[in-house]
Amino acid sequence: MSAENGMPKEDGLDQSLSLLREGYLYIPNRRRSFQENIFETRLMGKPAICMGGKEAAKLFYDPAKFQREGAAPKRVVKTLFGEGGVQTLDGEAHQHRKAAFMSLMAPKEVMRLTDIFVRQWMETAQKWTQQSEVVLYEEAKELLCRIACEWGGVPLPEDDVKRRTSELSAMFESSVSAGPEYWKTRRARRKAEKWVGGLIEEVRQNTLHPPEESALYVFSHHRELDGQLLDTKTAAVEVLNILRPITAVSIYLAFTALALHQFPEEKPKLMDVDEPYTKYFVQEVRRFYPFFPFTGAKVKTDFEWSGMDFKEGTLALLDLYGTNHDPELWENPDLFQPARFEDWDKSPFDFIPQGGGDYYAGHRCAGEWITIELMKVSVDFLVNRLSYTVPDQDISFSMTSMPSMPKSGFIVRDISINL
Ligand code: HEM
Ligand code: MYR
Repeated sequence: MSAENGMPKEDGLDQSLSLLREGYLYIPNRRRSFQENIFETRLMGKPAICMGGKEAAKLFYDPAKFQREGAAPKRVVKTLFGEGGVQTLDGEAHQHRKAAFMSLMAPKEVMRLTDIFVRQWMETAQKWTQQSEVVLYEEAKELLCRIACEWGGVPLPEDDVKRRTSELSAMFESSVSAGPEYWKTRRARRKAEKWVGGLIEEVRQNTLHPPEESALYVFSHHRELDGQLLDTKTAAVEVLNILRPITAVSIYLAFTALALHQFPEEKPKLMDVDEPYTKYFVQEVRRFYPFFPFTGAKVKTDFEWSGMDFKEGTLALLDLYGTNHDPELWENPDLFQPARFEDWDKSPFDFIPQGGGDYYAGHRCAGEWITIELMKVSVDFLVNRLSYTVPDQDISFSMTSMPSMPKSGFIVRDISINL
C-alpha cells in the first residue's frame, strides 16, 4: 500500500481477478483493511478509484466532478445498457432523456402497473396450482416480462412469451460474461432491438397505437434537444431500458421468497400490505441481498477532495452493496431487521441498492419506485394469498455472481390459492 495522491493504493499490476474472486466484497474488504472509504487500485489494466459510504456517494453523484460518457465497460454497454442509452449520457442531454423516463413513473402509471401485476399474478398462480412444483425465479421472469410488455404498450403474442423472456433475461443474467455466453447475450440484445425497433417503426407509421402514457409511445415520439426524433435503434434501447429491468425484478422476487423462508418470524407482521412494515420489509430485502455490486463513472476533470487527488479520466466505482452494509451507517448491517427503516432519515446517499442522489438530475434508477411497488404486491401474494411448501434445495447465493440469486431459483411445491 502506498499513498501518492492522498488515497491508499492497492499494490500489484492489476486487481481484476481479485474483483472477480471477491465479488460484492471486493470494495468493502479493502475499505475495511485500508480504514478509508476511498482507495486506488488497477482494474482492466488501468488505474481505478473505488469509493463507498455516504460522503463518497455524495461526491460520486456531483455531476461537476464525475461523468458517465465512456465510463461503463464496452461489454456492459453492448449487453446490459444498450448503446446510446440514458445510462451513458451527461448534462442536459441526460436530463432531457431522463425526464421522459420519469414521466412514465407518475403515480397514476405506477398504479396502472400494479393493477396489471395483481391480475397477472392471479392468472399465473392459478396455473401453478396445477403443477407439482415451480421454480419461482423462472416463473417470475415470465410473469414480469408479460406485465412489462402490457404496461409498456408492447404487443406480446402468447407464442412469443418464452423467447422474449429469455432475450430480456440474458441481458441482465449474463452482462458480466465471457466467451460463448457473452456472444449469446449480444445476440439476444440484437434480436430484442430488432423486435422493438420494428414496433417503433409501426408506431411512427401510425399502424400500431400503444397508449399515450406507455413506454413504446413515449420513446417512439420522444424528441432530442435539437428537435429530432430519436433514431430507431436508440428508441428501441430506451424501451428495452424499461422492459429488461422490470423483468429483472424477478431476482428481487426470488430474494423476497428467500427472506420469508429464512426469517419466517416476519410473516405475521406482513398480513396487511398497506401497513408501513411491508415497505420496511421490502427495503430490507433490497438492502440485505446482493444484486447490483457497484456503479461506475469517470472523473470529469482534475480535482482535489479531502486531501485526495482525483485525475481526469480515471474510472470510479461506487460501492452500492458495501454502502448498504456499512457498519458506520447501519447497526448490525449483517442482520435482517426491517424495523431499522422505521427511523431511517431517507437520505439519498446511504441506502443505495439502485443508486443514489436525485432521480431527475442524476443517474439514480428510474425504476426504483415501481420496483418497490412490485415487491410489495409480491409480498402480499407470497404471505397472504398463496400457500406453498419449500422443499430441500440449495438456497445459498453466491457473493461473486453478478447479479446473484438463490442457486435453486427458489423451488416451491403444493401451491394453493387462499380463499
Ligand atoms: C439505473 C439498479 C430496476 C430503470 C439503475 C442503476 C442501478 C439500478 C444500480 C444505476 C444507478 C447509477 O448508476 O447511479 C436496479 C435494480 C433493479 C432495477 C437492482 C431491480 C430489478 C429498474 C426498473 C426500471 C429501471 C424496474 C424501469 C422500469 C433504470 C434506468 C436507469 C437505471 C432507466 C438509468 C438511469 C440513468 O442513467 O439516469 N438501476 N434497477 N431499473 N434503472 Fe434500475
Ligand atoms: C437492469 O436491467 O438495468 C437492472 C438489473 C441489472 C442487473 C445486473 C447486475 C450486475 C451488473 C454489474 C455491472 C457494473 C457496471 C459498472
